[in-house]
Amino acid sequence: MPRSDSDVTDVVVVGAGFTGIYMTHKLRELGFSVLGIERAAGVGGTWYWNRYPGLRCDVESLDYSYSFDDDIQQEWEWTEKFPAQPDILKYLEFVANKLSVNELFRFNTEVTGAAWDERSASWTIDVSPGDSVRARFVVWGTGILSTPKIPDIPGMETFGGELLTTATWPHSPVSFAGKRVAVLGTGSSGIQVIPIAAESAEHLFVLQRTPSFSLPAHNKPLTPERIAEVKNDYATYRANARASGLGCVTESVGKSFAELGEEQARAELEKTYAYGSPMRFASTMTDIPVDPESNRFTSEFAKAKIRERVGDDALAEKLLPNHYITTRRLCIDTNYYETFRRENVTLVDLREEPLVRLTPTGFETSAGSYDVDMFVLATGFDAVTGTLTRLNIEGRDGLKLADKWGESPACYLGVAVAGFPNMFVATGPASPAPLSNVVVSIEIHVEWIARMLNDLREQGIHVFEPTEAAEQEWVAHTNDITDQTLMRFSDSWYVGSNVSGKPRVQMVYLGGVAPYESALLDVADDNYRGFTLTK
Ligand code: NA7
Repeated sequence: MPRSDSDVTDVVVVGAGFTGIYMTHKLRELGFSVLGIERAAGVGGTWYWNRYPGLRCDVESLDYSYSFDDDIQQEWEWTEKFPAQPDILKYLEFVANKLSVNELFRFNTEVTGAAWDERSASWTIDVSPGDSVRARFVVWGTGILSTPKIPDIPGMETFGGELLTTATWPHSPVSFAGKRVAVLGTGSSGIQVIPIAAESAEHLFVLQRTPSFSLPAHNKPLTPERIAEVKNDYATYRANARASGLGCVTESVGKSFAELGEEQARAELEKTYAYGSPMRFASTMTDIPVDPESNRFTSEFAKAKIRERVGDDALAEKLLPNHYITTRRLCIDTNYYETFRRENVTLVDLREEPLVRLTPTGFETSAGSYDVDMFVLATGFDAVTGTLTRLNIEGRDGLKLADKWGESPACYLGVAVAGFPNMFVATGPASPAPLSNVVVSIEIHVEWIARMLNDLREQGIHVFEPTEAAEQEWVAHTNDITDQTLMRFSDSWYVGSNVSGKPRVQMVYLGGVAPYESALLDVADDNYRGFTLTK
């Protein structure tokens, strides 16, 4: 790719999370000029913004980390089975320093839009305040959970107490001590912050509309023996993860419910439940995500555990989910259900008494009003597409990404979009990222994108773009897989149904991480089948 204009960077990478750190490093290694742009003051992405107390990843530390550099994985020491947010952020800062990628980034710089210019075959990327940069290629590494969903609750602006959002938690310490606190939302974020808030709040109101399934995390310190066991042959450990369906080794017995029979199935569920890992539990039997009977048996098992943990049948009934397990996020927690045994905790079931408004002193439901000092929104994200559809991204012939994805979030292979040349969306819609160990999905994307850019450079290709036909075929393939699973009944951020007005479309490729990588590699080996390549 000869550079016709010294102001044009080869590749702009947006975002300094797991994707951006590795992507900028990899492209620099390959000799591309790279500019990273990040709205935060430092690296971290999702783990920079989400800092509420109790936040932990639901993938184990030894898995939730980069595999591409043996020095990094040997040098870094995880301390707990599941990593807490401060540790993940420190890890990403460590990696960024080690690879010297900070110097490639402009921090505190927000991308507001990007426009494709056909004549110069380049992107103009608008950044605040009032500046722009040009690049031949753009990689969006903006993540899947980066735009919080803030519900439009009447009276929110009149609330006189502290109004906080888990996804943009203040950097200064927040105290719940002696306060009357409300938490709205009982997905992963709510389930993690609720037990912590309950410990010191004078009173905690948990505002639940849809219960989740949650399992005890059984978090614990990592022993030196366990760390050594993995580090002694990290390469094999990583290879097995990459060859798996979820990007994680789950040690499943690999049998269906029918093959195991009820007694054995229960015994296997007891084992994975005792281990404490959503991926292992969901993989106890091969057909939990697809077979209603297997799923119902697993759901009933999980519900019985919830009843035991709550210790009050009437209260437990309200906390029991009513969906096929794994079709919404299967959460893990520390003391979530036990928290409802506390005197200072009240469950407000919004299905019985809908939330009406916030008031200057608290909130009001159809049943009455409640005074609180603090109201916490744990209301989730406009996931996968929400960050990019909020930007003014204009592709070929003035096509806006917001308009295209406003109808349906089509994306070829989960990484490229017809009508948007020379643009990659890492962890885009129809990739396995949301239901995998996302670091593995990210590594697959980064390495594939880097390979493609390198291959195109060698062939003297200046412009690539997926065809509509290839994109539609991938979408149809993704939907076909979904139709074979219980995920077709999902009502969650996986299918966009948590955001009003968003198209209800499967945004996760459910065929598994390893088959997905094979599909990507096949396309590359076939000289980027499904892409139009222009010299
Ligand atoms: P989630 O899983 O989308 O959960 C959001 C929660 O907030 C969920 O319980 C929602 O109930 C609730 N919510 C959202 N809007 C409202 C309104 N307007 N009224 C009442 N309740 C509401 O987001 P999380 O941040 O917890 O987790 C996201 C991912 O992060 C998670 O899946 C992991 O991958 C990590 P609803 O379902 O809408 O009835």
